[in-house]
Amino acid sequence: MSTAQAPPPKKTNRVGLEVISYRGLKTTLCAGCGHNSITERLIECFFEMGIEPWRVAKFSGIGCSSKSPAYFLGMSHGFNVVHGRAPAIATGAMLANKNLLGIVVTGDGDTVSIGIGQFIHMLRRNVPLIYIIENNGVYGLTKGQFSATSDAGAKSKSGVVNELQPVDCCVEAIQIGATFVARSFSGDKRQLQAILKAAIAHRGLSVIDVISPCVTFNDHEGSTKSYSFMKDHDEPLHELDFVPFFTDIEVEIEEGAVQDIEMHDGSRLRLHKLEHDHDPTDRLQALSLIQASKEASEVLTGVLYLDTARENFLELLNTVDQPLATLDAARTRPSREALQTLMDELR
Ligand SMILES: Cc1ncc(C[n+]2csc(CCOP(=O)(O)OP(=O)(O)O)c2C)c(N)n1
Ligand code: SF4
Ligand SMILES: [Mg+2]
Repeated sequence: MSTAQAPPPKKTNRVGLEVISYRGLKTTLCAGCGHNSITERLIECFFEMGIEPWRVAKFSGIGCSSKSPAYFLGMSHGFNVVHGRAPAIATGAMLANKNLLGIVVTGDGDTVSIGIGQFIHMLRRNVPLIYIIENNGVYGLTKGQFSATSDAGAKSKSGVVNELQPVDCCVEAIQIGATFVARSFSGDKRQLQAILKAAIAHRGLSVIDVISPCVTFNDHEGSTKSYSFMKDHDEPLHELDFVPFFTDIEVEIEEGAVQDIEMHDGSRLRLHKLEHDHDPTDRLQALSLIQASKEASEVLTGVLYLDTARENFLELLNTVDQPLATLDAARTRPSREALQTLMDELR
């Protein structure tokens, strides 16, 4: 008689998929790169949220960070775009098919150096996308030049001091029109997971600036985007929990110390107050807290700003529910009479 035990059943999510369905190719990034940790969090979050991978469209530009979409959700759609141009392509894709769940994974160089014009127009439009900036303060792929998020006074590996002021991706996002704005650290697993899940549940533009150290070119003494700098200067705004709409676990909560924000799909983002008493629906307070933390050389992390009410770009334009590619000619081609009326108007 055989004594071999049957292997334990594989864990599946609410759509019946195993975590392997959410993985992609093996990473080719450096061991220890912060971007790899973000990839792991994305795999966990899409799996735990039970999102069907074929509903997801991934976009990126050029950079080590922009290579990351190859390493998760291998069964999703993907478009690796020219440097800094992912927002235009992602906007077009969402306009063509509002049933997609769009995610952009990009770098600080891709977003605010070469790509700042595209970034700003995406912000103005509140395009429903999860937009992750894997922020290491340098152009990792081209060997560590300062990017536009590099802090004034930060030192490069070769000892050069950056004298220019940085662009703060979260300040731009809050001021110009994103409706979910968060900052996190690739080394903070719990916080990043809650933020990513809330972004998946949000129906507008989520901008998530994740400090993601480049171990090869920007992890030395004098860098303000290194693991040790973040260990010493990370200032969490709150502790976060995310309760998805499909679980009904009721947790005992201490009154006054917790704020629950209901997301569009009925999920809840639970904020446990720490030292700061910040209401993320207060835009001005978010901006002033970011400014104050900067002056104190702290990196404020957590959900900085959230507006669940404002309509997104697709709602504003009242785009059709059906993907444009599947509309028949009768709905997409103007009639002979309509064309004739147009021609008459132009005479
Ligand atoms: C039009 C164009 N200009 C410049 C480059 C060179 N280039 C490739 S990646 C990159 C910067 C990448 O930096 P970032 O977006 O921060 O990504 P990281 O590698 O740091 O993750 C640059 C300047 C390019 N590929 N295309
Ligand atoms: S060079 Fe830097 S950003 Fe690129 S993979 Fe290596 S550690 Fe990551
Ligand atoms: Mg970079």
